[in-house]
Amino acid sequence: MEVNYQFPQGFWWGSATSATQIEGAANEDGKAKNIWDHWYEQEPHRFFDNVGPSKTSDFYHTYKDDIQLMKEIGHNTFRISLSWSRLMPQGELNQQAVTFYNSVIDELIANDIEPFVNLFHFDMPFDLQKQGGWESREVVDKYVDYAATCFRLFGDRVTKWFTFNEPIVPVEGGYLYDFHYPNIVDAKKAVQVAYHTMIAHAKAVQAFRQFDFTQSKIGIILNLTPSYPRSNNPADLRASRIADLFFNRSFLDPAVLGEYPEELIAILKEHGQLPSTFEGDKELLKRNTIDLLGVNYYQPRRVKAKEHLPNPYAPFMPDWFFDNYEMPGRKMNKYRGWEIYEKGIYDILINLKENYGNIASFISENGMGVQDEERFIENGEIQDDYRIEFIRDHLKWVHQAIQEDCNVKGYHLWAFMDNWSWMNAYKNRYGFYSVNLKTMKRTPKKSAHWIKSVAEHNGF
Ligand code: BGP
Repeated sequence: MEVNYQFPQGFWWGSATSATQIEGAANEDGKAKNIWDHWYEQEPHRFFDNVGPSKTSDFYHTYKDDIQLMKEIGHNTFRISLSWSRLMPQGELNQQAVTFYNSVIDELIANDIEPFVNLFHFDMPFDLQKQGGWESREVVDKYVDYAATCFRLFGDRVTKWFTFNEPIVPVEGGYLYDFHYPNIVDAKKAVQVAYHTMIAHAKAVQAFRQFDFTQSKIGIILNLTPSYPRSNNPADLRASRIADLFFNRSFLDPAVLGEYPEELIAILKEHGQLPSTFEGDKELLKRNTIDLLGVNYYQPRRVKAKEHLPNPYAPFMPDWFFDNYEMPGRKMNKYRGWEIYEKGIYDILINLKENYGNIASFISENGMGVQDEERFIENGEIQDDYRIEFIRDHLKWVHQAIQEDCNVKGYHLWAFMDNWSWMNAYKNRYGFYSVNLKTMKRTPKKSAHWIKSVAEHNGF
């Protein structure tokens, strides 16, 4: 096969998942409730087709077979998340959960697949949410205990660690736009939650560095949405810059540079939205920057200047500063309603090179959700040519970024297999493998065969 897009030796090929979305076994072997289990009990109608997180894709029972399927398609790396409420229900270590995660990690390594382990993927233990969740500084300290416990238990074998996946999403969902529990709409709380998440992150990094893990890396996974202004007029440019401050730089800057952007602080100050802080926080952030950044990229953000001034009596919201802009002619994933803009992935990597010291990174999620994918079945397999095209076109831009010396080390698809996705449940399918929800049977899609060849040739 002729390879036109050759990737550097040792490039990471793999995929990502998260505990709540794939494990199932929500009430088994001592796992306590997390906010998703609780919210679903309260309001099942808010979940697509009324499907909740109790079973999901059953990885808890099928991981051995699933790992064989990963091996089959050439994965050399794979991301899981650990479930805090499984590992430390009521704060005490659950030995059955330790056994489970040990077996998953060992099984991956035995199959030459390096485990990437994320500590928090939207799944706050419900008990701790009752104590204030990320609004509470005590919960921050509990998270740090949990993180240190994980490093102690698994750090001898796991060498890629992540403190959080997309920490902005619980902020937006839980405290601004009502799509995650606790469904509060309050920007001041949102800012506090965002801030505490980054303090928790920095403290976890600090705890990690107290171990003797010289070969290991710790980082964070951020969903970066490059912000593109409608035009070059100053009002559009300003709107786009502020959206970037709120949605990207509020996490990217403290994680990589160890400090918040001054302009963001000035805006929050002007509107009385600064979070409460502790003495020493600044130094904590400064000292505990990351080694490795996971970049989740799905779609860009198109922004224009606000057309109507916000009501001065309405509570503060980030949306005071910009409107979203539906650019005519943009390419859409018509099945999910998200824009497809492949070059965005390159723009992110160039930005990391130019403004963030070319921090080591990898694409930790990218993918294409499709509703009712069964309609594309032929000869027993989903013919997802659209997904192959999607991945290939993004990879071309990753390749281009590598030619320009961006420090990007791998590509993980969201997701390994179809899985439960929060309020959307099983609406949008993302996997290399489809999952039959009645039988839980996994079947490779056409993209699974394609990625196998990509991994084998280290390119395409
Ligand atoms: C990312 C999350 C994943 C997953 C994915 C797809 O933001 O990290 O957990 O949910 O989005 O989302 P959806 O199913 O809503 O299309």
